[in-house]
Amino acid sequence: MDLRARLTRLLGAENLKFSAEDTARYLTDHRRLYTGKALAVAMPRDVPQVSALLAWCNDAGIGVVPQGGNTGYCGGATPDESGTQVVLSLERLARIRSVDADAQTMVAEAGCVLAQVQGAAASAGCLFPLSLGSEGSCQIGGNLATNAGGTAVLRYGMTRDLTLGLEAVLADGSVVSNLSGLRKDNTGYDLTGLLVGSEGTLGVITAACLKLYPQPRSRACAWIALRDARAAVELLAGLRGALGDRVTTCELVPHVALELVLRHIPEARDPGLSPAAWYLLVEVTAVEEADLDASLERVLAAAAERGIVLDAALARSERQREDFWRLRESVPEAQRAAGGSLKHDVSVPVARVPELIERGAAHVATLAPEGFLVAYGHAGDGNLHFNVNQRPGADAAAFRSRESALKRAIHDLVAEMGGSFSAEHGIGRLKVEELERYAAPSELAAMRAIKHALDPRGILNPGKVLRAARERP
Ligand code: FAD
Ligand code: 2HG
Ligand code: ZN
Repeated sequence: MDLRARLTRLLGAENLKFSAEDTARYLTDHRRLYTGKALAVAMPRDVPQVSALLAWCNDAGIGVVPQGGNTGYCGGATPDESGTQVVLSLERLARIRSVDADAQTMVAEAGCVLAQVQGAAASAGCLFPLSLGSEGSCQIGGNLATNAGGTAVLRYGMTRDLTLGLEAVLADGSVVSNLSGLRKDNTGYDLTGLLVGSEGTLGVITAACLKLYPQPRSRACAWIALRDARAAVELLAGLRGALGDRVTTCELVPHVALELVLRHIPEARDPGLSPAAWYLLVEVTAVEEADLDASLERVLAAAAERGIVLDAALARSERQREDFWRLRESVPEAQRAAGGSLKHDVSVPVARVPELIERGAAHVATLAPEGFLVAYGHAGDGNLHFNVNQRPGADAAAFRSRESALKRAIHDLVAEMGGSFSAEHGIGRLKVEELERYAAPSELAAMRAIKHALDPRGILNPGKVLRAARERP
């Protein structure tokens, strides 16, 4: 019996897709960097089916590529070109199993779309604070597997910080489950912490117990024109000094990105501030009733007196707030509409963000003259998307040919500055060689030992995060 027939006997034809037409959307990543082939796309309906599939693949030595919403930036959810791997889509495991408003916890299955998780929390009067531009299509399983960041990390942390426990299926089909929601539990190694961020290479996450928070009752949001990039760091310090961890969001947007958004996103509205090279989107929130507009205005007025802030607009309605957020959240789409971009998802200590911009911009000018810098993002976390777009009319092939030299210069720069070449998007397939280059040998050896212990036959997302010894030069 051939492999597809055996898979059909195992899972049932209704839980498998084989045809080119049915599988196409699972075989290319969001950025269209990779297109693979697959033996099948499996869509199990419950945990026993995931377990049976993994046990079978482990016995047969078949690679399994877990896939959530397929919005990842590093090709981690795309199978290779061999046609021998099974894509394991979690989309049918999409139940909110429970919400406990008193304990402030929720148990959600991996295939729940992030917006669904946020909505279930809101229906119970709670907040699940993870928030990304892709929240309408990424899945909580994918967020956990990539340890996603987003726009509220400053206040609430990354996905790992929002996770109390996991249910996951290991390579041999065994199930580990810790969905108790305990806030204190020091029994042995932290398997949850290890599986979060492992990008499908150590286990398949089927459900998670997530932390919920009280919903904010007060909120203030501002779009701020800055003196320069250094002013972002100074203003953030002032905001935190005055408002503490009420400061929830601090996102940096350069003028060049605002222009791209206004040109390519029909719904975008110009906030109408005096032009500046850099803007900040700031949001502050509080659980209690508070006049946060007044608090924010005071900090901004003091910053304006010191010349840090050139101009600012406070959102006076929910609609205006949405308009400000759209300007920030639409930057990736606008960049895409403007043509190819060379992306670097990097982080440095927050205080060194301006230095990163200055020194990185000099590399762009010399190493990618066909491009222009669009560096934006989570400045409050020290994380910039140090992206470079092709100049209109520049030669596309010449621009693309700059990719590897520019990547080396930017990644070397962040390494020298004590930063990371992958702040929030992970390693996937795209950055495997970067990990080999920048991780300490002792760390790599420990990671490989963990991989071998949990997945001795190497069936879980082969070639992602770490390469097998036989594939290394
Ligand atoms: P996928 O792309 O399907 O998979 C990502 C990785 O996780 C793959 O390695 C896959 O094998 C693995 N995986 C998926 N599900 C499971 C599972 N159940 N068990 C084990 N492994 C699994 N990312 C950020 O961090 N911050 C941002 O602000 C942000 N903004 C974005 C904005 C836009 C417009 C877009 C398109 C993407 C953005 N991303 C951001 C990137 C992406 O949305 C995140 O990485 C997200 O967490 C991926 O979730 P997904 O469900 O799409 O995962
Ligand atoms: C964001 O913060 C995402 O908008 C996407 O992480 C970043 O497109 C990018 O480079
Ligand atoms: Zn981001």
